[in-house]
Amino acid sequence: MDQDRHYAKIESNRFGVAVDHMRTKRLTSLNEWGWGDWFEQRAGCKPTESIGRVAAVDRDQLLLVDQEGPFRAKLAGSFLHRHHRSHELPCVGDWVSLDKQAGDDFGVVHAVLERRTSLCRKSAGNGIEYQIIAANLDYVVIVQSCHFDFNLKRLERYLVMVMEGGAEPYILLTKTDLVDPVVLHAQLAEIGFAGIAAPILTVSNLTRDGVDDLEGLLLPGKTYCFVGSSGVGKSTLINHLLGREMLDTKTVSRTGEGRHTTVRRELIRLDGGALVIDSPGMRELGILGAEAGIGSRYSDISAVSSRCRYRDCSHTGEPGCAVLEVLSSGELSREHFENYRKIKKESEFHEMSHAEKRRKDRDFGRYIKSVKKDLRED
Ligand SMILES: Nc1nc2c(ncn2[C@@H]2O[C@H](COP(=O)(O)OP(=O)(O)OP(=O)(O)O)[C@@H](O)[C@H]2O)c(=O)[nH]1
Ligand SMILES: [Mg+2]
Ligand SMILES: [Zn+2]
Repeated sequence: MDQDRHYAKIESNRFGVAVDHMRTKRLTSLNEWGWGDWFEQRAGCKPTESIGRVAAVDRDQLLLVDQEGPFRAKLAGSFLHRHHRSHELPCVGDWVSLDKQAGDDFGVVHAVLERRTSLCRKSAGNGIEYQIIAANLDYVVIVQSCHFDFNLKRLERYLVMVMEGGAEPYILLTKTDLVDPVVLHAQLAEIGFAGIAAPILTVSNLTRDGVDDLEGLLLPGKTYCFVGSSGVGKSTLINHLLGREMLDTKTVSRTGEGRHTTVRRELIRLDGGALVIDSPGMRELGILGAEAGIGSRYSDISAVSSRCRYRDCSHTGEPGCAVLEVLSSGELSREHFENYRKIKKESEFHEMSHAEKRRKDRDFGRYIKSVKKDLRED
């Protein structure tokens, strides 16, 4: 099919995402979309199947990319039949195997390939489910604005979930033009005092201070997911990196009060070869099953707690508690410990609720099956 008609079809699709950047240059290999040995070794695809990466998701439709450019795809019926839980469905950044004949408008996806890393959270609201924000990320850029938005506790929560998912964190403070340098320095110091080792960058999207530094860090073929509250300047910054106004940004208020300009996650390739994911602002980042992430973020506390007398010490007054000892000697900051305790409690509580819900779902499933069987036998 001729290239222009192919793209014209995509343009009129319902994704509403910026696909024009994908046609600027034809790529030679999937590696330019982030593919590599790790995936190659695990893919196990049939020779007739091709591979694509998810650039955007709209309910049951996917926008995929491969070396030929962007195209649409849907999930095979058999896939939908076998996979019901939200984290089993493809999300932005996933690699999928699919059937696509030359000239087809639509690919049919059969499987989501194993994720090397991911960023997930507890689904928003009362539900206790894992929600994958994006997959196969090399870096997650945690964005906070130093103007009103800066919050160390929230930063800690993001760090835990990033570490849990296996990507490397970057911290990025935006809107430096709106605060006094003294305020910015105090925030940087606060991050430092908390023992956070992740690299920190600062930018102003207005003066473009710091944008070149960030650009210089972005590596071709690596995937960077930008996350943070609404209005902190994620899309504005990605537009700067792209060198054109491609993503919608909030235009009315310079300080960005207001809600959710970006409505869906989207994978974009910069001219320099780095892959960036823009995402809608998040109001909350619920922690669920993040034992490993907590262990890495609070490795100092884990190290001390290995010296507690009891293995399951809750550090609340047991005899021989090493954590309480270093707390009282002042070696360990009480605030740091309190953050750790709260995040751990939340993670464990949600994990328990999640397990309970799964058990109930299973029991209910069995009950329905037995009722159906009874009805058939009558
Ligand atoms: N003064 C100043 N304004 C900025 C800066 N970065 C972004 N803004 C403004 O803040 C507003 C929000 O920016 P967006 O890029 O839409 O924010 P976002 O993080 O993508 O927001 P969501 O898509 O809702 O998650 C816009 O009006 C931007 O012009 C900055 O560094 N300084
Ligand atoms: Mg945005
Ligand atoms: Zn203890």
